[in-house]
Amino acid sequence: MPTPEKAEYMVLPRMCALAEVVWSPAELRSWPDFRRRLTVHEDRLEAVRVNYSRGSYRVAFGTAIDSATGGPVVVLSSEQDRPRILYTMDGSDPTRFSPAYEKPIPLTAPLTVRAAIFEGPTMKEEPYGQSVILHRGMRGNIEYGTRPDGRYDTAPRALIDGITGSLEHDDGTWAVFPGSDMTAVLALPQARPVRSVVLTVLSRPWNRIHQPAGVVFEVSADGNAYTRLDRPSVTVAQKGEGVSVLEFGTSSQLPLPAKFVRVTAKNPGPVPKGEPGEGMETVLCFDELIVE
Ligand SMILES: [Ca+2]
Repeated sequence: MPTPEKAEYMVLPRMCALAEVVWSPAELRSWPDFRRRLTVHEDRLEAVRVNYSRGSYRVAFGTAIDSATGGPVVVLSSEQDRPRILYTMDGSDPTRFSPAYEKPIPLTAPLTVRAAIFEGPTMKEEPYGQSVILHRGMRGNIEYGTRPDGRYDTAPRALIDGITGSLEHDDGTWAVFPGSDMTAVLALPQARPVRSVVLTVLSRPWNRIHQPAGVVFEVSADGNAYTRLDRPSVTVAQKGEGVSVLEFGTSSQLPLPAKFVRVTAKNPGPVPKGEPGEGMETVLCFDELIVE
C-alpha cells in the first residue's frame, strides 16, 4: 500500500462486511439490511475523516420473471442504498430529466437500457448500457447436471436471462464450467412448437476457454423420451482480439412440439500442446440458451 489513505480505502468498509460475516449468524444476515446499516456507519467514517470506499455507483442489470404476469422484466440495481437510478431506452445517455427507475421494466421486445445513478442533478458515474434480448426460453426453468463454477458470481438464470454480449468471461454474465461437460435441461412453461435452439459460447484461448468438442440438443414433450436434433451449425456472433463469441444453433428438424430442451456440451479435455495452459483443464463458458 503506497499511502495510509490507500490502506484505509482498501479496508473500509470491507472490515464492516467481514465483521458482519463472522459475528452474525448466517440465518440472520440480510444484504438489504446490512446495506441500510452501512449508510449509518459511513456517516461515522465520514465524521472521523478516514478515506473509506464509497462503493460502486455502477448500475447492474438483470432480468426476472414477474410473478403476477409470468413475463420477463428488466431489473436495475446497485451497491448503493436506495439509489436514484435514471434511465433511457432509446440508446441515449440518461440526463437529470430522464425517467427514474421505480420498478422492474416489462420486457415485451428486445431493448437497450442505459442507466446512471444521480444525486440531485449530478451523475455519479458514467452511464452503463445493456442490451437485453427476448426469447421463449426466458419463461422457463433451467437445471444443470453440474453447477457452474461458483467463483464467477453467475446468476442461476444466467443461461436464460436474455443478457448476452460480453467478451469478458469474469463479468458475471457467463456460466463457467472448468474441466467438465455442461448439461442442462430447460423446462418450458407449456409444450408448444420449438422453432430454433441456439447456445452462445465463449472462445478465449488465453484463459483456457475453448469451444466445446460438440454440442447436442434434444427436445422432449414429456421429459422422458427425447429426440436428438441435427448437429448444430456454428457461427461467429462477436469477435475481439483473440476472443470470440460463437453461436451453436439448429433449426433444420424444427419446429417440434416440446416442453423440455436438453443441451449437452462436451468438454474437449486437456488444453492441447502449444496452446496457453497446455495440459491443464479446458474451461467451457456459456451465456445464453436461446429457445424460440
Ligand atoms: Ca445470459
